[in-house]
Amino acid sequence: MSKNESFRFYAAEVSYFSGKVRPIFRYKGIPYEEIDPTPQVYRDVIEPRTGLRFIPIVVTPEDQTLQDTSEILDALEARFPNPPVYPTTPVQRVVAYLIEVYADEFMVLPAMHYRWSFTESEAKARADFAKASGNPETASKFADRMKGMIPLLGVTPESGPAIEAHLRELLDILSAHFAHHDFLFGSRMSLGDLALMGPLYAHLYLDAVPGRLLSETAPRVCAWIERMNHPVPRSGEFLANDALPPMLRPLLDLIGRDAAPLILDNVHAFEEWAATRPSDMTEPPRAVGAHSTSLRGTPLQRYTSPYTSWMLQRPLDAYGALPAGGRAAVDAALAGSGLERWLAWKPNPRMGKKHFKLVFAG
Ligand SMILES: N[C@@H](CCC(=O)N[C@@H](CS)C(=O)NCC(=O)O)C(=O)O
Repeated sequence: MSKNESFRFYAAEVSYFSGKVRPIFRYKGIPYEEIDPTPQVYRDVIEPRTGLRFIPIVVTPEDQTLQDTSEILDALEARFPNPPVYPTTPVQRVVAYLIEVYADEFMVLPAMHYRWSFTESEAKARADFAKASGNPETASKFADRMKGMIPLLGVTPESGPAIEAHLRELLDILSAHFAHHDFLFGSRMSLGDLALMGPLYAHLYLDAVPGRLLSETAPRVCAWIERMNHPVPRSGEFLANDALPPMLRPLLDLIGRDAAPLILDNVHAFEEWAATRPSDMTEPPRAVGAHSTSLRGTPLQRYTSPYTSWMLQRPLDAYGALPAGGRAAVDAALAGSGLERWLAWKPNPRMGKKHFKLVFAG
């Protein structure tokens, strides 16, 4: 395979969203090379191609740029459809999309808490950033900015105990699940597994303090992380008959209890803001003020992210595309979990993407 038939993956080991994408290349046997995000790469590749300073990005062999991990995975799944990592049966498919929202939008709380609230984790993360960037000064400024974001996400000394309790419960559920299955829906990785790798691998496994927590209390989760990063290409199956493994129900209950209200508070705050936006505004800013929410009874203030609405449209669209019988099966699987509320949401405004930017889409 010549070099220009490879996909270029601009990414870093300790980057949340890079962790979400890397295993799909390996599982599907897609030729790729991973390129460190040095200051020069930001200046010469990432910024000119996307107008943004986000990693990861993917450049296809035809020189097309893909940005945003959800769109990267969609594009790779469409181009290399067999075997699918997006389940094709209704319940598994919608649950995979719901887990993607949880992993991308809620799991930033434990991921950022365990990286930046502990001196030992912070020191290792700073060293890891410097290695990835090759420029300690730029890396240090980036680390300062990331650390500075944690109060905006709702990560504070007051919310730390609730965030930690959530993570412990998640690890227990996943540990029990991985005693019986290699991946969330059977012996093949899925969109849900990929999304969970962002927080669980790139932050919680690699960072100093949570890394110990995982290896001491959740070895089966560590083994899943290794399986995800070193998959047997194209191996495995999703469970037959659209079955949902038994431990996924407690997982859905956990997401429904802790993440569902927090995410809905964000989208409702955004919608309130959007209702009075200037009529000629085409793109929202990255944050539109702050809103109040709570986690396990602890009040939190978080910045209001318009992007969360775009993410929450994904499971809704997957659900809406199903025939009535498929939607009924999903309704039955989610009944009482609290996640029905995500699928009952009516986006207003709908959000879209144009040239890598979030735009109002109606
Ligand atoms: N929704 C985006 C998020 C990408 C993202 O937040 N990437 C982080 C690294 S894991 C980043 O580059 N952050 C820079 C910043 O927040 O300014 C995706 O899925 O690709």
